[in-house]
Amino acid sequence: MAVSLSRVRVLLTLVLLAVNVVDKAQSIRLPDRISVPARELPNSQTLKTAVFALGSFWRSEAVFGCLNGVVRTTVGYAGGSKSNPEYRSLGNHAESVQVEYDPRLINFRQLLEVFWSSHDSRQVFGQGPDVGNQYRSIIFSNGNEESRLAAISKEREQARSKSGIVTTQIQQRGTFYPAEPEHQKFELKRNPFLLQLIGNLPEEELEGSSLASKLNGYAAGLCPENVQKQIDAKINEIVRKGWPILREV
Ligand code: MHO
Repeated sequence: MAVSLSRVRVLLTLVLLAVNVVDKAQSIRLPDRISVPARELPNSQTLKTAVFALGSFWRSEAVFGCLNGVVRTTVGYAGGSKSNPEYRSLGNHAESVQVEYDPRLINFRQLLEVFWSSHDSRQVFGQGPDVGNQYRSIIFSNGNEESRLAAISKEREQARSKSGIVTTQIQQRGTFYPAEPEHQKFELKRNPFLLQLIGNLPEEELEGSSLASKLNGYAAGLCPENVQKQIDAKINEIVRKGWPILREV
């Protein structure tokens, strides 16, 4: 049983990797061996990290998790001064998402575009239905170049429409405090079927999993449209074919 479950997990991981790899291809072909070209497996030294605040971090994580080149997402608290914040006592921090990405596949400028198009930066003291300082809009920059890119993008956003002032702050990045486990991959956890499809990963694996980040975006319906459709198709195929059943041993 244990063997067959882990096989299913490996297979599903490959299936979703294949979805990624064949982004623009007509048909989905399963890789015929259990290894991925080295370039698909960035080591942590080649990865970069960005942090954004744009409202409820459940949604923020889902917005970034599905992008091609994003390897891992984590929700947490940033932008305030309180040490070791918690959800019920986060002090002056903002709900944030940390995005680990492969700079060969996506860059900070593109992440900024997603940031601006995924929330209302003109809303004061809240985001959507959520009211409060913890939902404010912030771009955390890591160095002068990122501050410069952030400032240019903010000016562009302001110029796009004169109605309302863009409230987004640009701050030098400080400590990012990861949030409690129950807030990680929240949208995916709302969907027991998807959780089961990836093999009911234990919490630590779920938090580090690229597949889980992607499916978290999918569960929220926030993947780019083509990715959303590809995952839909893959899941429908799995559902149609059914699960393999062990008949005898
Ligand atoms: N509107 C959300 C806010 C959650 S959040 C992570 C809710 O359902 O409570 O701050």
